[in-house]
Amino acid sequence: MTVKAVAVLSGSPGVSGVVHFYEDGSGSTVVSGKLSGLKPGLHGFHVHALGDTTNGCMSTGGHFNPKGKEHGAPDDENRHAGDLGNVIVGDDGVCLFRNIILLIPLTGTNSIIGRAVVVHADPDDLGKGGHELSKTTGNAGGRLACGVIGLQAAA
Ligand SMILES: [Cu+2]
Ligand SMILES: [Zn+2]
Repeated sequence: MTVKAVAVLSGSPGVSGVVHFYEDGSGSTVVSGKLSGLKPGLHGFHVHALGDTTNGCMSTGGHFNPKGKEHGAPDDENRHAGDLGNVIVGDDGVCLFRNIILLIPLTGTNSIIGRAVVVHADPDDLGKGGHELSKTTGNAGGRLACGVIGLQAAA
């Protein structure tokens, strides 16, 4: 059975987006969506641990990391489960993407339902930038927009 979820992102003025998740039963999750109002280039993109937006994106906690790993790239062995890498924004400020990601199930103990997806101001260095923040956040800068991941009708 397919499980679907969606997050509607908001935050900085002019930045918006919708991110879809579905579990295809193979153990990975398809993450797709559209973001708008971002500056062209790479932007760090993560699942953060908390679905708490009482203080905007600041209260969504750190990267979802149930296994206590270091920050990395989505295809690294040693990575936070919530490390989704970067999204690539075109000259029109819009980004359309579709990625297949391990470790972010929509069911079970380490489900990401009720957590938040966050897009950042700067590129995520995927843990390899040599900055003091590389191994925790990828030095991806401010939190531009976020949305809580909620269940959607399976259709
Ligand atoms: Cu983040
Ligand atoms: Zn991380």
